[in-house]
Amino acid sequence: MRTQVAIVGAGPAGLLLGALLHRAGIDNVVVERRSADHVLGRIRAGVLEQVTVDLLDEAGVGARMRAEGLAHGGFELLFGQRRKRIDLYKRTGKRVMVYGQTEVTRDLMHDRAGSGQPTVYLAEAVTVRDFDTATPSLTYRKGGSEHRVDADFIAGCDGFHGVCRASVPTRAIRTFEKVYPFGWLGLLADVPPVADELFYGHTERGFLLCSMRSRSRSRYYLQCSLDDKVEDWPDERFWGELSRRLPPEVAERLTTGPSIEKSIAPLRSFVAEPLRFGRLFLAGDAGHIVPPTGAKGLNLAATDVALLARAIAEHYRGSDDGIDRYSERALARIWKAERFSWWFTMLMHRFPENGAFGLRMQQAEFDYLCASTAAQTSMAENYVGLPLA
Ligand code: FAS
Ligand code: PHB
Repeated sequence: MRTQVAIVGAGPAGLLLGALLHRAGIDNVVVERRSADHVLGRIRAGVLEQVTVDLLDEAGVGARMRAEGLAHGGFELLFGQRRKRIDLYKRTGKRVMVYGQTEVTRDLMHDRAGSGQPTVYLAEAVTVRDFDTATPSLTYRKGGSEHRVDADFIAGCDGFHGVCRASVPTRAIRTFEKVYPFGWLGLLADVPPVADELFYGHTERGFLLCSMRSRSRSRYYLQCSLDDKVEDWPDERFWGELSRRLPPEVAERLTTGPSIEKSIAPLRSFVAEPLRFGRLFLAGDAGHIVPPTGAKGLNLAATDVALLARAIAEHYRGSDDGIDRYSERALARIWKAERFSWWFTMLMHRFPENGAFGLRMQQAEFDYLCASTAAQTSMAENYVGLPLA
C-alpha cells in the first residue's frame, strides 16, 4: 500500500490527524494494534479546551459535541474546609466543554469510516522503517501475513507505550520524567453528578475529583496508593471513601450506583525531545504525558496534530518551514501545559513525604489563589487552554 502519511495509533491523536489531513486533501492510513471497541472502551479524558472544540469543528466532527457536550464557565476547589470557585468565564471570557474522550473518539471513528480513508485495526507487530530517509515505511502483520505501507511521512500517534518513540535511537532523543507517588482511582457510573460543575478537592484523606460525562453520567476520581488494585475497591468502599472526603453538605447530595467502569491510572509528567526524527513525527501521548489533574492530555494531543497537519499540508504546497519547526512549536506549548499540570497536581494532592512544611506551602498557595484575582486569572487561562500560536 502507498499513502502520503502513515499514522500509527487510532486514539484521538491519530484519528484527529487523519481527519485534518483528509480535509486538506492528503491521503493517510491509520494502523492500530487494538480493535475499535477496545479503543472506545478506554475511559479517559473529559474536558475539552476551546482550541480543541474548534479543531473538532475544523475536522468536521463537532456536531454531536455541540449538541451533547456541557459548556462549563467555572469549577470549584476545596482545600480542607474551604471552598473557592474559579470563574473561568469571568477571568478569561472562555469556557471549557465537558465531553468524554470516548465520544470524541467515537465521532472521529464514525467520520473516518465515512471518509473512505483506510484504517487497519488489530494490526500486529507494527514496525516503522527508514524514517531517516525520504522513503519511510511501516510493516504489520494481520491475517497471518505481513503487510507494508510506503509513505512520505510517518506520524507516531501510538501513545506512551507505543512503538514509534521506542524506534528512535537513544542517542537522538532526550526524555524528561517525574513519577508521582500515587495513582488515580477512577469510577464511571450512570448517576447524576453531585454538582453542576467539576469539583477538585484536597482533603486530609487525599485528592478527589467530581466530574461528569452528562447530567446523568458521573466520573469520580480518588487519589490512591500505587499499591492499590481495582479489586481492592469494591463500589461500596469507593462511594464510602468519596463521601468521607467530600464536605458534608456535598456528600449528602451524592447519588451512588453500580460502577460501569473502574480503573487505576498512575500519574507521571513526561516529555520527549525532539518530536521529529527525519520523516517520523511524534504527537500526543507518544511524545508527552501529563498528570490528568489539569485535563491537558487529550487537549495537547489535539494541538500537536493541528500543528502537524498544517505543517504537512505546507510541505505539499512547497514549504518545509512547518515540518522543520513542528517540534519547537509543539514543545513550546507542551512544556507550558506540563508546568500547569504539575503545579495543579502539587497543589491538590496529599504528599505526606513533604511533611508539615509541605502542607503549609500548599495551604499558602491556596490562600493566595483565593485572595488574588491575578492568581485566579493565571489558573483560569491555563485551564481553558493557551492560544494556539
Ligand atoms: P492514546 O494512548 O489514547 O492512543 C494511542 C493508540 O495507539 C492506542 O489506541 C493504542 O492502542 C495504539 N498503539 C499503541 N502501540 C501501538 C503499536 N505498536 N501499533 C499500533 N497501534 C499502537 N487525559 C485527560 O485530559 N484527562 C484524564 O482524565 C485522563 N485520564 C487518563 C487515564 C489513563 C489510564 C490514561 C492512559 C490517560 C489519561 N489521560 C487523560 C490522557 C489521555 O486522555 C491521553 O492524553 C490521550 O489518550 C492521548 O491520545 P493519544 O495521543 O491518541 O494516545
Ligand atoms: C474527567 O472527567 O475524566 C476529568 C476531568 C477533569 C480532569 C481530569 C479528568 O482534570
